Amino acid sequence: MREILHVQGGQCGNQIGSKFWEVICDEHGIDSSGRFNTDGKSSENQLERINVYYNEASGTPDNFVFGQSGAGNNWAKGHYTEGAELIDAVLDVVRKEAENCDCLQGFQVCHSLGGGTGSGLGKLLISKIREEYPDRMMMTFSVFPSPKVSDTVVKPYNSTLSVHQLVENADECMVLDNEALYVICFRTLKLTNPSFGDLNHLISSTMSGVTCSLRFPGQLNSYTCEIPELTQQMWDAKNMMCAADPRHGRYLTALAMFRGKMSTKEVDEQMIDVQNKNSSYFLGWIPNNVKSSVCDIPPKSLTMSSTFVGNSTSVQEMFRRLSEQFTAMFVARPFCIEYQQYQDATVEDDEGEYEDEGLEGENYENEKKM
Ligand SMILES: Nc1nc2c(ncn2[C@@H]2O[C@H](COP(=O)(O)OP(=O)(O)OP(=O)(O)O)[C@@H](O)[C@H]2O)c(=O)[nH]1
Ligand SMILES: [Mg+2]
Repeated sequence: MREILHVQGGQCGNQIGSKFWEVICDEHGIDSSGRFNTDGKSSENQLERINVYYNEASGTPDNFVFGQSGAGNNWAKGHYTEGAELIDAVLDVVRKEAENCDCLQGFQVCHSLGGGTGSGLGKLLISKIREEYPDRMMMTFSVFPSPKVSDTVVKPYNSTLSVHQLVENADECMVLDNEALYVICFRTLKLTNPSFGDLNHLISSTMSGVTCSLRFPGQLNSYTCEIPELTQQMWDAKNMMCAADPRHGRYLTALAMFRGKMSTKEVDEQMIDVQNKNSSYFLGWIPNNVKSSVCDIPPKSLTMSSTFVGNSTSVQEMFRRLSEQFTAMFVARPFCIEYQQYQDATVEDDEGEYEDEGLEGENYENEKKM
């Protein structure tokens, strides 16, 4: 079996991670005690690829690693002090689980970029995993901060200090932007005061959709007429989970994943239609850069759904927003001393241990300034 190893860290990582497991347990018929239990309505498909995400264990697996305190929204604390103290224990758990795999396919990490643990420890974790498992896939579900959702001022610092790590060490990074999620909740779902629960509901449906083809086998064909509607919704700028308008850039690649019983021929036709009508939004020189897939098992309580993943140059709008927030703060250097203090603490304690990644040359200068 081609297993995926799931790791979640920090408040946000744990909240979206738990929600993800709730959703996929429901889809696979796993009840809260961890047993396969579908009241006689089970299907073969639920178990066929069950070992990608689940393993059979007796008793409770001891896979939680706790610290004494959080990282207090401080990247340096999550990366250099509190986080650095925990990282070996976390890696031990990762190693133990990886050894139990038949053929480990890769890792998925859930975290926020705004929190001290999510960003600081997250960065450490992703780089250490990459170092130890360079040939395995690394996918992240990374929640980007927005002032619409939380008003901690140092979030742009934390995010900026971790983004380059994602660029270097993650193969696939799902940008879950709280700014866009908030707007979807507010404008489309008409929720006047969206909670984390509401944002996480959107996130967990997406995570379920993105991982669907890893969890369920192939497809059957049948005809329905809702595919054009789904296709249209999927490409609609207002449904994107990153606050960037795809019409302001071009798609390098895109993937549309449909779920439910439907005709693959019709899916293909609809997708080609979208590309033909919007050819200026796609880069011309990458062949076959738009793909679609169909899995015949819909999410719980729906007959049909689709998930869209796109790699668009318009993502720069989100980075620009973050960078502007960063710069606006950084001119006056507030809070920098608090970051510096934790970095200094590590450098003195165990000299040179973290010299390897990012702390040399240009990056080192940047981090020193903080
Ligand atoms: N979408 C979503 N965002 C969250 C959630 N919880 C926190 N956030 C966001 O995550 C950022 C704060 O990070 P947290 O995950 O709370 O922090 P942490 O990783 O626990 O780090 P420390 O508390 O500093 O140790 C802010 O941008 C919040 O808006 C959640 O459940 N859902
Ligand atoms: Mg926390």
